[in-house]
Amino acid sequence: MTETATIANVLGSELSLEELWMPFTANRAFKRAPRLLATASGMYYTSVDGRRVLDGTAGLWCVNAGHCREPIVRAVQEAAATLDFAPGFQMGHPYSFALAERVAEMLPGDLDHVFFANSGSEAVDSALKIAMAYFQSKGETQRVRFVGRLRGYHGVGFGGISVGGIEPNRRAYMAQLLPQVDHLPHTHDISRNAFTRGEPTHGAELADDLERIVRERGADTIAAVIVEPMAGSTGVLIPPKGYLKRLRELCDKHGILLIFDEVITGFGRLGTPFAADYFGVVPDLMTVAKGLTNAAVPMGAVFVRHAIYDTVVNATPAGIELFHGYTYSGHPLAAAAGLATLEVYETEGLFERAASLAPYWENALHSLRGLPHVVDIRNLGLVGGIELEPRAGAPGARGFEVFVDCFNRGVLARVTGDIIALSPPLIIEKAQIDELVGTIGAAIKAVA
Ligand code: PXG
Repeated sequence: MTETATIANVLGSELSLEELWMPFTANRAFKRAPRLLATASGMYYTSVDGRRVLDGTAGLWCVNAGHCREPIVRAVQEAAATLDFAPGFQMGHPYSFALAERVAEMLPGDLDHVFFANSGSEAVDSALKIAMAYFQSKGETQRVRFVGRLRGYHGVGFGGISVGGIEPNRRAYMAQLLPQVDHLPHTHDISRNAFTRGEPTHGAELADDLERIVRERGADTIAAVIVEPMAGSTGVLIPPKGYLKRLRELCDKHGILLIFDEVITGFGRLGTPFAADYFGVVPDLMTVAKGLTNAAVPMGAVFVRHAIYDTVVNATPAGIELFHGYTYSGHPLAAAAGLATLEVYETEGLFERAASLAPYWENALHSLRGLPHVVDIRNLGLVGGIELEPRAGAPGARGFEVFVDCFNRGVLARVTGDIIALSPPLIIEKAQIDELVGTIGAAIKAVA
């Protein structure tokens, strides 16, 4: 039986879409007009009705090496047949140690320890806990506050939505969020920075708002600042020149840990291993997921500076040092996928490839300037954001229609409100960049 035939059987006329409660989806609307993907290979998905769909979003910012890559598939298959699972508490297995060692070699500065989770959300919760554990171990037990940023996305755990700055994600849970959290202003300002290529010129001073929070709360109550170096989910918000350096300096000045959430920017998205490398700013903790395993098996991780690990581990004379962990931390299949993924990135030079394609990508994206309702275009590495003016009285409608129109034309884009976010696999060819951008332009014109 061919693969397509198998899929066809699964999706026979009796397939019910009712029982699955889909995440972050307008369930009723989707089930009336579903969009289903059946197979994937390289730069393309195939939809259940057999149409080829160019992947402009690397899945959800995660399939950086392209789909169903043979070395990764093989590694997962081998691991599944060799060690399906092994406990990670007071026990271990070679896969997770090997991946930690391998990934630690890639990290900037003295980030050199790795805590495994299974998603970005879990990585964020783990990082917040590690930050608290660090100050408890140092005897600075009053340092418990976290500072996030408006329009930040750090997943959906209670920690992540507390430090995150997306109103709809917080509203329903507001009554039970972490109590001691403040937010920096976001850095998105198209009145000053519209159509910037790369890092915007204006806004580094927005980092200084941390001084206000320090004045109000006292530096010695703040454990950590968490930011996405480049905010992805809320519409590709590229940090102003000098902003992250300033944030690093202020954190150092006040003894506050700096956490970079690199769930999207990690593993080559900006043409460097991490955004920390791109911006030349090393955080104290870094959260990753997505590209770590090319999304073939779910995995997240926290990368930790040497001194933080040492402080926590050495503060406990005997027994467990950190009361935190997941059944699937360092799962053998995920770790095997991670090892194979890092090998593909390296042997194919995919991060360098992303960097060398970035100028072509930038020009292609900015060629859409002047199309109806396009109020900003921004880019960095292999990320692009195209901001559309919201339709009066119907925010998000124009963006969503462009997304559906693109899909019908054979391109997978991502929209957040009226912002189109693009982040193709790093294996994209120039002709495919043309196809992607050309289709988006056609959809923008058609939707109007
Ligand atoms: N931090 C960041 C910076 C993220 O982008 C998470 C944490 C949470 O990861 P998990 O694995 O728990 O989902 C993310 C996730 C989008 C989109 O369309 C972005 C994410 C997830 C789904 C959709 O922008 N980012």
